[in-house]
Amino acid sequence: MILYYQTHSPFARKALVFANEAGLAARIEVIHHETSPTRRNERVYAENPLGKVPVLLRAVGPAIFDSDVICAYLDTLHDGRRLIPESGDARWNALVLQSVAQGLAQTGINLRWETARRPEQLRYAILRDGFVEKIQATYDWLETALDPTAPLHVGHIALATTLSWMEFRDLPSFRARTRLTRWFDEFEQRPSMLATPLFGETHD
Ligand SMILES: N[C@@H](CCC(=O)N[C@@H](CS)C(=O)NCC(=O)O)C(=O)O
Repeated sequence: MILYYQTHSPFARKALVFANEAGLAARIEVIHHETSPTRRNERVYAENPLGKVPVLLRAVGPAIFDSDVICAYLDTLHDGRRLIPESGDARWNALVLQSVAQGLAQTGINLRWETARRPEQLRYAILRDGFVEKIQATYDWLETALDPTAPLHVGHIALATTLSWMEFRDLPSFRARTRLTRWFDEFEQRPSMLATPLFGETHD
């Protein structure tokens, strides 16, 4: 399989950390692609009409995207414990956490448009403040809602890769939340995280 990846994307890293945790990384060739809504990447568009990474190319069958779907697909390819629990509260807790982590990363991207990516005269301070509020509210929610004792699941992977990216991009810090911080610092030491460092700049 080939993974269209980006070394500074929280979503792409989530898919690759998942592959590592599922024992599938050796079956995946990782190819870096730069993407931005202001710069068309033809090879990515050829596979994903949204022009975004990650995208997983299989030997047979259409490409799979986005990161949620790639993780769900990868979870069908290994014989270990499912990283997306199949039923009950365990399933819904994992999927809600994944969804919150996805939303947090997307809000971080939105905030970067209003603070760094958009030309200065086009930035909108009220929108910037609204995104910061969402990020802080999400950190507060995570501080109480995250269950650090649950067996590893896709929500943890999505959250750790998002928080790591928030720090990498100097976005508002979560570190005042002590439970969340303790959990994250421990998670960051996992081999799957150490094998997938973030680096590189966005090209708009
Ligand atoms: N929901 C998607 C989000 C993917 C995404 O936003 N990827 C960014 C890189 S971090 C991208 O390729 N952006 C290019 C664009 O928005 O045109 C997922 O989880 O895979």
